[in-house]
This record gives sequence, structure tokens and C-alpha cells, in this order.
Amino acid sequence: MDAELEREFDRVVGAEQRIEPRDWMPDGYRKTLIRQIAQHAHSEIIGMQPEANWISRAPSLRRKAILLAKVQDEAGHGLYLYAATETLGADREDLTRKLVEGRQKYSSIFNYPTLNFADVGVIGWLVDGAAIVNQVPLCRTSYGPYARAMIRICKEESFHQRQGYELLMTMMRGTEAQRRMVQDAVDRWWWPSLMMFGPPDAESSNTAQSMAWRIKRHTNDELRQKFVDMTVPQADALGVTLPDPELRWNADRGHHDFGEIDWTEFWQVVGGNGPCSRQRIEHRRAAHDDGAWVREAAAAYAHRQTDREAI
Ligand code: FAQ
Repeated sequence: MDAELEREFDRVVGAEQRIEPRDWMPDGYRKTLIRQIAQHAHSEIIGMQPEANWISRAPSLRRKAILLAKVQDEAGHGLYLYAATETLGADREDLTRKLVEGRQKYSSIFNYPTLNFADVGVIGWLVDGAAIVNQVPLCRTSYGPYARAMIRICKEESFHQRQGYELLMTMMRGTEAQRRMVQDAVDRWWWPSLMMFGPPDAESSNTAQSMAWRIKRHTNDELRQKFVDMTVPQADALGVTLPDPELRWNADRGHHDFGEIDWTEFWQVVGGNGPCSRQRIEHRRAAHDDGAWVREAAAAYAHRQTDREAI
């Protein structure tokens, strides 16, 4: 029986159709999806913090309204993604516990500080830019609820990327001090953005199996290269320098060559030792604890409604 179910699973995945929550799936497939989607959800939720740091200090009402909307979108993305894990049998409370206890990961990028307002623009341009390159292919991932969540998320991410670029363009047309702030932010965020795509393919423990299951559609290095190629002309148009002396066009490959990423730093950050790792988790834990009364009230209300319906 299992062999037959597995054949059907392989056929659906091979035919570029979607696996749906009630379909049979290998345990490893379910586990991998819960791991990846939960990490993705945690990234969206923790990812609200670096930019939210600037909401109260945004330089105009317009910038404040844009930033508020963006951070709220990120909360929404986290919620769609947690809902997608629930279709696989995961429990949201359990995932949150694992996050605050450091037993589940979130993207390395959100462990860096936001030191000036240009960081908000650079996060939009580079971090959302990298997120889009990584996530557009996930609209074709083999698990239906994840693929459908990604379609909406990508539409919103592309707005996020554009608002960041527009913010930076405005600052670059401003004063010399503003241009210096933008360059400083680019210098600090460039390398961490490249790390978002994960370790090199040779060290990526999950890629081969995730590609075979069509959860991932491209390898980490393929997507990183695509991001570099896409970003170089945008940096030129902005008038900023990407902080990599080895970055240059390679006509033979038809791609940009770039310098070696500091993988020691990457693994340090992934291991919970990034510049803001402790602060991010503490803040998340405090927000979760502060929200306990809301969850209790909602649960009590839901019980009362069920009791009423039963009368
Ligand atoms: N940070 O074998 P692989 C956003 C871990 S965008 C931390 O290559 P995989 C939007 C990995 O989990 C950011 N850990 O892993 C936004 C694995 O550990 P494990 C979120 C990382 O899964 C913008 C180990 O290293 N996007 O939030 C990282 O095949 C602005 C070995 O790696 C997604 O999550 C990292 N950068 O490939 C929000 C997209 N990279 O679990 C706010 C969906 C790797 O075995 C503001 N996820 N690790 O213990 C993916 O596409 C994949 O999971 C990858 C990693 C590509 C991230």
C-alpha cells in the first residue's frame, strides 16, 4: 500500500502538480516542509524588529505610514506561513516555543542592527530584494498551501523592495551627509544579504533532497548569483559602491564574479551569536508573554461560543 502511495506522490511531484494537506506524503517531506516554513515564518516575525526600531523616528508622516504598512505586512506573512505549517499538523504554540527557546532557526539577516534611517531603505532594497529572488521560485514549490501563500507574499515583497529603492534614490539626491549614510548602510548590509541564501551548495545539507521533492527549485548558489547579477546595475543606477573589490563582470560565464563570503561569520550568526541575536529573541519572548492575556481571552470567548451553540 505504502509503495503505491509513494508512487502516486512521486507522480504528482514529477508532473509539477501540487501535494495538498490530505494527500499522503513521506514523513521526511512533511518534516522538511515544517522546518523550512516555520523558519520562514519566524524570519518574518523576527524581521519586523529591525525596521520597527525606526517607526517612531521616521523623518516624515509619509515615511512613517509606509514603514508601518511594511512592518504590518511582515506580520501578515508570518501568519500565513504559520497557517501553512498547521495544514501539515504543526502546532503554532509549539513552534513559537521552539523559536524563543532557540531550538528553531530564523534568517541570519535579522541579527544585524539598524543604525541609521538609510538602513530602512537598504533593507527594502537588498533584504527584500534577496527575499524575492529566493521566494518567487517558491510560488512553484510542490506543497500547495506554501506555494499559494508565496504568491501573495511575493506581491507584497515587491512593493517593499520598491519602497526601499525609492527611499534610497531620494536620499542619494539629497545632501552629501545623506549619501554617506546610504553608502554606510550598503557597506554593512551587502555581505549579510548574500548570506541569506544559505551555505554554499557543497555544504548545504538539505538542498539535494529538497530539490528532488521540488520544495526548493534552485540551489542556494544559483539564487545568490542571480541576486548579485540583478543588483549590480541597480547599485550603479543609485550611485553606490558595493563593498567587494573582487566584484566584476565575467564575460565567459555571463555572470558577475564576487569575493569570498565570510562563512565563519555566517555560522556564528546562525548559531545564535549574531550582534543582535539575544536582543531579538528576548524581545520576541517578552511580546509573547505580554500577549498571553489576549490568547486566554480569545480562547475563553471561543469556548463560550461553542457552549452557546451546544445549548
Ligand atoms: N539564516 O541545507 P541548507 C524574509 C540553515 S526573507 C539562518 O541550505 P535549506 C522577508 C538551514 O536552515 C528570509 N539559517 O538549508 C523579510 C539549515 O539548518 P537546519 C526568510 C540558515 O533550508 C524581508 C542549515 O543552515 N526566507 O523574511 C540560513 O535547504 C525584510 C543548512 O542550510 C526564507 O526562509 C540563513 N540565512 O536552505 C522580512 C525562505 N541559511 O534547518 C522582514 C524560505 C541556511 O538543517 C524584512 N527558505 N540556514 O538546522 C529557504 O528558501 C531555505 O530554507 C534557505 C536555506 C535557502 C534559507
